[in-house]
Amino acid sequence: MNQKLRKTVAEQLVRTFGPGEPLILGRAPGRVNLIGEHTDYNDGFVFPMALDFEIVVAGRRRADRTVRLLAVDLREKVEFSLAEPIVFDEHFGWSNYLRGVLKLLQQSGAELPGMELAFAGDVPLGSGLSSSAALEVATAIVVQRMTGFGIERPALAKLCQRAENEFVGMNCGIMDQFISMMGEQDHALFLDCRSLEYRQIPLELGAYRIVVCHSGVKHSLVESEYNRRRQECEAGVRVLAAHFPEIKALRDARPEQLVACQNELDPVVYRRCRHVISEDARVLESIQALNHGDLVRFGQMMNESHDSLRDLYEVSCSEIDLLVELARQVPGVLGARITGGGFGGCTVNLVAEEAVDRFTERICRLYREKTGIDARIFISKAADGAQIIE
Ligand code: GAF
Repeated sequence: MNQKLRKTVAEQLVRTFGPGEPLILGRAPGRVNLIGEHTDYNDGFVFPMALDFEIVVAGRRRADRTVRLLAVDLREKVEFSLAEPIVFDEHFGWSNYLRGVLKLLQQSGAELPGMELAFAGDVPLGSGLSSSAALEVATAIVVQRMTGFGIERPALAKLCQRAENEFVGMNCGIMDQFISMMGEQDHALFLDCRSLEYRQIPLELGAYRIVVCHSGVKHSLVESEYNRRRQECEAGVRVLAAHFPEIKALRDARPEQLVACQNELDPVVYRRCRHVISEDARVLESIQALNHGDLVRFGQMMNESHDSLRDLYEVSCSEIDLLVELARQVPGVLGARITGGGFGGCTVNLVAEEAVDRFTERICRLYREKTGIDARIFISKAADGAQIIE
């Protein structure tokens, strides 16, 4: 819990916009996905947890129809009127996450007053730990409190995803917004991305810790390749569905059905489908392993997930592969994998507590020697999802 951040955002709003109505403060966390990567937009399963990093949004109503937005860390502000339709801002890219949520709330029937919103956060930017989803979710709960607009939390998470898809133009799945909204302390969240049924699973890791390594790189391919992967999965479903009409998404396909269609599938598409189908199975197996206290098996699933993302889905990169390889050489590491959309960002590792110092020292030293980049290491507990700060 970052009290200083909360105080700064509130103070900066008042300092920038002057006195006004009482403030509403909300926070929403970033996330790390433990396993289940690139499965959410295939109607499959994911298993993320909320992090102790957050975006804080402060907001208050205005008497007129003006909206003023302030990015505290960037020292940038924008203003527009609700008398006009809310439009995309080419210049202040950050404002589109807030604009998108406001627009989708309006479309869903919320009566928006004029308002002032300010935000800042400690989710490392460009790390693949979902700062943008956290910003959308924190904005949504603050504006919901301001307007009294009645909508259940899972539906509000979905609205934030639509803001990102339809307004910002990033075709992401539901995972990031959902975990940021619904996370629970000391639990990871098992989510069925088709039905949005979910279960909070206690993260009973005994003498092990979740350790996140930030590679310090984000390759520019992320968005174009992400959208291409989605199209490749859809192409796979079209071929599979022609033979097995019950297949509506890769979530429905079994490995033997994929093999039966192999000759008709483009080899790249075949590999993408193999990843997704096997990854869904790994999520289910990981949860069983966790329920049985079998962390060794859980770690094996993490390792297999990474290898599949590297070789079949091809969303890793040399820096991330190096972090994974170095991690797996440290005694006491049960699993290491890329987390998030790919092409940089972070790895997630399951590490014995007594090995964490050795792990940190070795990874930082060797990664720096080989790449010239400083890795950043976070030991992470599962945090609560979005909250209004009373
Ligand atoms: C990004 C997306 F935003 C998520 O929806 C998910 O697809 C993830 O990449 C890959 O698992 O974080």
